[in-house]
Amino acid sequence: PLRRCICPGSFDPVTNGHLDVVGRASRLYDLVTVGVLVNASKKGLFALDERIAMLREVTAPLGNVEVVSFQGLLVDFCREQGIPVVVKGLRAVSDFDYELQMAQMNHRLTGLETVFVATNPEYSYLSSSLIKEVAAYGGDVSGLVPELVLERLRERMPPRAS
Ligand code: COD
Repeated sequence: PLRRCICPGSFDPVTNGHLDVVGRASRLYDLVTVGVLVNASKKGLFALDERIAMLREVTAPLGNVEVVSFQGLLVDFCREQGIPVVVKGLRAVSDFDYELQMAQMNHRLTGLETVFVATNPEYSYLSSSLIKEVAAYGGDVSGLVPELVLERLRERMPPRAS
């Protein structure tokens, strides 16, 4: 049987930290589903379609990754899809408390398992929100997000006043 996992998140936008985790999951499992959360109450910088398009493009070279959106509970989506495992990256102890709570709740709800990978220290301080903040003020985020995302951010953000 196909061994499957899901990497869930908002991916607004995808960073090299996300890609590190998805890439490692793709080596551990036969098929990785990247699940982009549809969050009606949280308006992102990038529309859901754009986030998905960027993710598809940057994960295509891995060869065993599909990108889909989901809404509602992660456990319900995983049950529908027959996905037994969540793969998450742990960046620092600050991630641990909340990630542990979610992993325990998800396990309690449907038996969904969570596997944590220790993130690459090169990207451990990265988050989509920090990327957006730095880019919004004209800071250089090259090397921290895929080239495609860098271009999209540059289109969105005003050039730095000098
Ligand atoms: N390095 C490595 N991994 C990283 C990095 C990095 N620099 N940054 C992020 N990651 C990984 C982490 O594992 C993170 O969890 C994941 O990527 C996604 O990150 P984000 O920021 O895009 O996504 P979040 O934190 O907004 O995603 C939260 C979820 C969507 C996973 C969560 O809210 C969820 O499951 N929601 C569905 C509703 C639900 O089931 N709720 C009950 C939970 S018990």
